Amino acid sequence: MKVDVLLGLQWGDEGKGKVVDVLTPKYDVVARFQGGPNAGHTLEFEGQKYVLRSIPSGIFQGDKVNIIGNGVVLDPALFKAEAEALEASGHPLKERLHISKKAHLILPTHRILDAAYEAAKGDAKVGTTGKGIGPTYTDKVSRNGVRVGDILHNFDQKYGAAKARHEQILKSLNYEYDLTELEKAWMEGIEYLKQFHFVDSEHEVNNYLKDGKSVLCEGAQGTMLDIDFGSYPFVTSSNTVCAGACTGLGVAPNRIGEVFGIFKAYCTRVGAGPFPTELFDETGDNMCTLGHEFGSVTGRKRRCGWIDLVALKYSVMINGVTKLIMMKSDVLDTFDTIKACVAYKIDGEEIDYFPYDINEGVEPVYAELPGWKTDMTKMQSEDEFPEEFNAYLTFLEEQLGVEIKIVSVGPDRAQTIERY
Ligand code: 2SA
Ligand code: MG
Repeated sequence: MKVDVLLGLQWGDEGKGKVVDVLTPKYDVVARFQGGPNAGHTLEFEGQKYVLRSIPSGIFQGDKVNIIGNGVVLDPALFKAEAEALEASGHPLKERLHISKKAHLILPTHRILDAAYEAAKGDAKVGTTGKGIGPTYTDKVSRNGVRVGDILHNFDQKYGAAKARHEQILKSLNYEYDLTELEKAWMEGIEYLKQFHFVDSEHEVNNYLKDGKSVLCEGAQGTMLDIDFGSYPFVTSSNTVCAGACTGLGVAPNRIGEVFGIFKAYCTRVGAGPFPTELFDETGDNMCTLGHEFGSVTGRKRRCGWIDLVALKYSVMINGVTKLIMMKSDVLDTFDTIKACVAYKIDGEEIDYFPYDINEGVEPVYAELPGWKTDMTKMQSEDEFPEEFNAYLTFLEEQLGVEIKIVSVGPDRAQTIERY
């Protein structure tokens, strides 16, 4: 068996949570491979709305096994809050959620360091989610991290050493902070975490594959936020691309099966950094209002703009996308025309590939297509799609070289249409 990977192709918030939830019935196991509580995966069904941060979206489906892989960074305090809320809403998870011993812990001081580093950057700040993601991955790479498996061995000493090191850095930055409340909640989180199965997830995942079980790997954030290939330095600190599933779960590259690439019919970004197709006009405001474009973790207003096919083509290439999934089509239902960026103009020269730097002077070149001006939210099959919408799909498929297999026409699980 092979694993299938589902990931975002833009700057995050493409609607991965909804798609995983729709696809999970076909899988035995759902696994997260990177990121942490900076993610906010929103799912809506039966009139209820849930936001998942660290827990895989497969948790809502019967008896699936859900795995938090070694590539994930976990904050015990936020995890406890998330897990308790899920249990209270009638979704028991203690037996169904397995956590890699190799996943790194986000310490309270990591969160403070995140804020301190951002403050020190002034105008150049990244606009992080403030969850301590960057400092935690920094400690992982510099071999100073504390892992979930450490909770069971010599934990106090390891935690104390890391905390002391962080406090020294904070002192050197002259950053004032109060750790008391954060640390108290965090320690309660550590105790809570002990009730869960700590596993060697690389063995577990590979054993599932050997036994013929199907595994879906759920990405967080998006390709343009990847630490290597995203719009550096305005990125997150993990590999959000398909290769991240290999390192974040211990899956060999030749074990990757389908790669589902998710994108919105338009484009959004939250936090700072370049966004060539960003709109500052009424059209952008309409996208934001109609698409309810506010960060699900921080509540921040998301920046909105037209779809960027230069960036999307790059994402398709880096991830080896085999199937495309288009989300939030309904948000454009009332638009007269739809634009799609097909090239960048930089210093008067037109290019159609994603360049080294998009931080300055990128002017989008647009193709224009007629809008479909039809309410698509109640549609049940592709036979009902308006002609103009089909033309948009065909245009995107030609540009991207991959078929669009699923189209979402609304937030609910039921508003999802498969194409054949
Ligand atoms: P971080 O916190 O170090 O990962 O931030 C670095 C950059 O990555 C961006 N980032 C995100 N962008 C979109 N969605 C994300 N998740 C939440 C959501 C965000 C929220 O689902 O809405 O609620 O604001 C996410 N996580 C990280 C971040 O904006 C920085 O640009
Ligand atoms: Mg999100």
